[in-house]
Amino acid sequence: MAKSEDAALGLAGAANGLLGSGVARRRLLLAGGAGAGLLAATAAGTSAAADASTPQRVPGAPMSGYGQPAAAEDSVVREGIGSQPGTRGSGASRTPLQALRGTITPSGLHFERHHSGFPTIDPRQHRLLIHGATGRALAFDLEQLHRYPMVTRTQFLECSGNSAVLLRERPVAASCGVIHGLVSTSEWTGVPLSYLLDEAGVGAQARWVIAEGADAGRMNRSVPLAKCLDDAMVALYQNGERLRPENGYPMRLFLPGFEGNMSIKWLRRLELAPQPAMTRDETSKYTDLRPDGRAEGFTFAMGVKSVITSPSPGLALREHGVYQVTGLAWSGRGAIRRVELSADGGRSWVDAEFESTPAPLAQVRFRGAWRWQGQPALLVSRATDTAGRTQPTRGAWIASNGPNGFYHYNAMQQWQVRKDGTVVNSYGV
Ligand SMILES: Nc1nc2c(c(=O)[nH]1)N[C@H]1C(S)=C(S)[C@@H](COP(=O)(O)O)O[C@H]1N2
Ligand SMILES: [Mo]
Repeated sequence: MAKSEDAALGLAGAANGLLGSGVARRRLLLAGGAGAGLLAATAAGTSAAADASTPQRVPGAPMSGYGQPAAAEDSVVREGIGSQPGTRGSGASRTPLQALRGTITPSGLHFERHHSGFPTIDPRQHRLLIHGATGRALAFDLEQLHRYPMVTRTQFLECSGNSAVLLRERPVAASCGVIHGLVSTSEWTGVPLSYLLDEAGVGAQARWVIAEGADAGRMNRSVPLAKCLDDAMVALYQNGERLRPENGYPMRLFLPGFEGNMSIKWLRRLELAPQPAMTRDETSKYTDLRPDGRAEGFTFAMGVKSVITSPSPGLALREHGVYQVTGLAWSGRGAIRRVELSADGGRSWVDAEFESTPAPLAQVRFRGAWRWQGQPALLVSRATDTAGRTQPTRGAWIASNGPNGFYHYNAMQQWQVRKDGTVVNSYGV
């Protein structure tokens, strides 16, 4: 494209092709130069009908009881599925972030993290017991829970081990979902835990609530009472339908912004106590080993984070032109205030635009237009939250968390775009 055209379209002065926000957003094909999509418009004389898709000649498939994704989308499945040696259900599966747009994770693609598989629970038999330092012990069945007012919130759940594979010395060759897909977003609906604690009565001694699941491993964690009285929820619905079995059916604790392991699935018991229980799941695991050798427990909030979902490994660029660099940003300490993008490994930055509305403890979709003319590029995103925290570099994260750090990895991700349009995971920024 000629220099003057560049200027007219506002493309001049961009950092390795990244366009400032508000630039050439709609007139994408023109800004990008020749592209296959322009054919129909420029081939004068050919009838438009010849280029359109052919309609089906016979009536199509009938209605169905429960809709499924289009058959051609059957490669969009959870990925990075693995369990610990010798176990069947102690493991994880990940959300294929690179295949999705928007912010909601379809329920069937929500990541899974089980410590002992997921149990089969009869919802008619299941009870939630609230006991300990309460006025009275109470047990709620599902019908009773449905008589309380509910709240609905669209927020993320992230495993604190998400992205830790990036601590390896060499960048793993894997998709965005395999690397970062232990985070998902649902519209969660349920009863605020504060209502149920009100019913039971909170004893003067109570400071912690020990939450326990009905799975074989009885996963349990101590949660500060303050969080339980604030925005904790006993979630019953996920994206409008009952929770999926693997995500806690028929009820789970949901603690917005906190590390995923505290959102106890298949919730069966909440015990109010003056102290944390120091359970297996908050001592042997889910503590952060600091550089000085001490283990820090109860590191609840997930850090500010972002990742470019496209372009990303496995999504090669097929032709030169303008692309939308898009991804997700989130923080366990507030809303996302700003996302910046770089196409040169962090040497220069432009502000990304939000494609959805930022909200507290929720994922936001960002994007920025980028013109790729075959030049090698290093795509990076950097998020800042309303608490004023910005993502660190990988080097800075490792320096402050030490060689034994593992949980809460939230450094910037860099994708390298090669001359042939393929994209690979790379370190640098
Ligand atoms: N009862 C129970 N709750 C649990 C777990 C579990 O194994 N058992 N895994 C925890 C972990 S480590 C995470 S990250 C989240 C994962 O929730 P999801 O499987 O719905 O994505 O659930 C948490 N709650
Ligand atoms: Mo987790």
